[in-house]
Amino acid sequence: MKTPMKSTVTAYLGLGTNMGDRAATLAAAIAALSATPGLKLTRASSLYETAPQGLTDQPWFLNAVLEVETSLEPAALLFACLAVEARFGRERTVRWGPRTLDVDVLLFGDRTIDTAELQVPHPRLHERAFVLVPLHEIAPDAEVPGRGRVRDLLAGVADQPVRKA
Ligand code: PH2
Ligand code: MG
Ligand code: MG
Repeated sequence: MKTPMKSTVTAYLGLGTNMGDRAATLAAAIAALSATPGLKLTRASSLYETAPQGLTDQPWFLNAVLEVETSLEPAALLFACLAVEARFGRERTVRWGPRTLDVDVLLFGDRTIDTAELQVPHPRLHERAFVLVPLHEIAPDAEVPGRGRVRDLLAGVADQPVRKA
């Protein structure tokens, strides 16, 4: 008997770094994520230079957003993201402070998830230009559950400096 195809979901991942060789870290992280079983990279945004948000007294970030097609459950996708962070030497001592690599699950299909480990949509994505601008580049019509379409959220973050790297 044939094994049925596992259904897949379109998810979006946010990547950020502001320590070390940022472009090399992002390239390696994207390659590692692409090689993850159960996950297929379908689109990648440009890289963006972004002013630090939250804790503003730290170096500028390099950010990007990926679209992936995945058969993984949300918790397994998060685990894969955390494994890639760990592999590229994530050190995090200060909340919102400098980091070698942050990989966040931004959207998982049209699902809303609220567990101790994972909140989707990412709770602050709608107020962050460093997420919305690259996300808009690859998925302007994506719907952020409870917040609206990506293209309609952009206007709210126009004051945050973001430019293509
Ligand atoms: N990540 C944060 C806090 N602030 N600012 C920018 N520009 N880019 C980020 O990736 C970022 C941030 C916490 O994850
Ligand atoms: Mg994170
Ligand atoms: Mg983050």
